[in-house]
Amino acid sequence: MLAPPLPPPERQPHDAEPSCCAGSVQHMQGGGREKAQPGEKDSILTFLLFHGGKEADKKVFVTNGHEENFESAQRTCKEAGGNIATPLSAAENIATQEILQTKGENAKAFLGISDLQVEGIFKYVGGDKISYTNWNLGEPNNSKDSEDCVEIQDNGKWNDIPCSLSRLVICEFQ
Ligand code: MFB
Ligand code: CA
Repeated sequence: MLAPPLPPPERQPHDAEPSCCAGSVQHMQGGGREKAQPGEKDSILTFLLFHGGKEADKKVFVTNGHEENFESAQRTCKEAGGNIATPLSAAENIATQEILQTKGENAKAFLGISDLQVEGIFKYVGGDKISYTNWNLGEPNNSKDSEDCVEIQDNGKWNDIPCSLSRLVICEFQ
């Protein structure tokens, strides 16, 4: 049984138009209640997998189909109750890659990793130094001294790129 409906969350003027599923996870989770009702998580998982989500470890990865810059992608994922995709294992990297592959050749997405704080030290958006990596050969190369964010390509490999570029938004939920 789902929680009673809540009023839609207020949107700031800079926010993108809501996509099909923005906010729906939070809504289904009861709009911020600590604990899911019995069976609630199962139905959310079924819903996300139906909409092209991919499971790995205890996460579900899903895209809204939009291309956004790094800051905007981070905000989009947070507003939906998740985080920007941050693969911590080969399994999670493959799940992210599989979503890219449904978007055609050459699709790329931002990961929740940057060296914005200290050049050359890549950290998760939460602040810890990265552990699992899957850099392409020769990356990260900080080309033109302007590449502080990380994209994953449809071959699963990572490349540092400017944070201002637009890339597919893939979020993770757990
Ligand atoms: C590019 C750079 C890109 C990759 C590629 C191999 O520069 O901008 O991020 O590192 O080289 C040509
Ligand atoms: Ca690069």
